[in-house]
Amino acid sequence: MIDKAIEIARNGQRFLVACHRRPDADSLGSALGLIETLRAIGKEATLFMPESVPDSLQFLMENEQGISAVPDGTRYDATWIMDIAAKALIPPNFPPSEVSGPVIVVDHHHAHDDIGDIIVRDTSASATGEVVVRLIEELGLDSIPEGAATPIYAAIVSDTGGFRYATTRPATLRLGARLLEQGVDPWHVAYQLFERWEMARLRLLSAIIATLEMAFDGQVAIMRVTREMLAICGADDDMVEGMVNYARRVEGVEVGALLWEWEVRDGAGTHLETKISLRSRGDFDVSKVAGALDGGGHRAAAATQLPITIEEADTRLRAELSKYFGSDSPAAHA
Ligand SMILES: [Mn+2]
Repeated sequence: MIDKAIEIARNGQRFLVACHRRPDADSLGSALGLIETLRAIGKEATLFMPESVPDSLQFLMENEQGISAVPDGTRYDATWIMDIAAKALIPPNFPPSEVSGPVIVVDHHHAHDDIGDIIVRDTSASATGEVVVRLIEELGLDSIPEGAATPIYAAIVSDTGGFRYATTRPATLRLGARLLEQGVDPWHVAYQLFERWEMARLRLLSAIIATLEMAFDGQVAIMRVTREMLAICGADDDMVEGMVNYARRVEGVEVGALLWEWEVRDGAGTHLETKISLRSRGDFDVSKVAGALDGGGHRAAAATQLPITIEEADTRLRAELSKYFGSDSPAAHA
C-alpha cells in the first residue's frame, strides 16, 4: 500500500505524525524523519506528542515542539503513526477519524492488531527508520532531507542495538554509511542513546540484577522490578527500558525475562499490573510465549502486560516456559 501512502503525501497539504505510546528512538526518529521529508516537499507536518519524551531522546527534539492535543477546528489530510503493531500502543488523546483523516501506519513489526487505513509495513526492515527512507525514495527525492538524517540514524542504531542484532542487513549498513556521508555524528547519537545514564538508572540496574534468578537448568534468567525498587532508586519507568537484556547476557541463557510491576491509571484511580519483557539469544522464539500470554513481538524480543500481580505473572510465565524448557528445577539465586 506504499503507492496509496505516496499519493496521499503528494496530494495532501496538512499532516499529523504520531509515535506509538511511550515513544522510543525508532518511533520518534522515524516520525521526525518523515516530518522533515514532508516539509521538504512543501507540506505542513506536525508532531503529535501527548506524552513526555524520554531524556535520552531529547537531543532529537531540539528543533521540534510537538503538540499534545489537536487545536479545535483543525483537520488533517492524513495522520501517520510510526512503528506501531498493536492497538494498545496507540498514543493517548489520539484524534478521531474526522480530525485525523486516513490513518497511515508505517512499521516493520509483524502486525498484532488491525490498525490504520493504509499500511506501509516492511517486516524485513531493521527499523521503521528504514521504511521512512523507502518513502523518501518513492517520493522521488534524490537525497535524505537535511534534518531527517540524524533522527533516521538514531532510529536504526537504536533498533539494531548499534548494528548488532540479526536484523542488521547489508542494506542497513549501507544506509548507515549514507547517513554518515550526510554528516550524521555517530558518537553524538550513540552517546545520547546508550552511554549517558543518570545515577538513578545505574542504581536501578544494580537493584534489578540483584533479583536475577536462574531457571530451567540455566536456560532462562528471570529478573524483576517493583514500584518499591523504583522509588528507592529514585528511578522512573523510562529507565527500565533495555534492562531485560542483562538477563539474556548471562552465558548459557536462551531466554531472559523481566517482570515489571506497572502502575495503571484509569478513571477509578491507579492499580498495579505486570509487564513481562522477554529476550531470546536467537534460537528460541519468545513471541510464542508472549503470544500465549496475550502479548506479542518478534522472535528475539517480545512483551506482554497482564492484569495480575508480579507473583502471579511469575507463575504464569514459568508455566508457559515449561512447555518448551521442561520442568523447572528449584531456582538457584545468582
Ligand atoms: Mn522499531
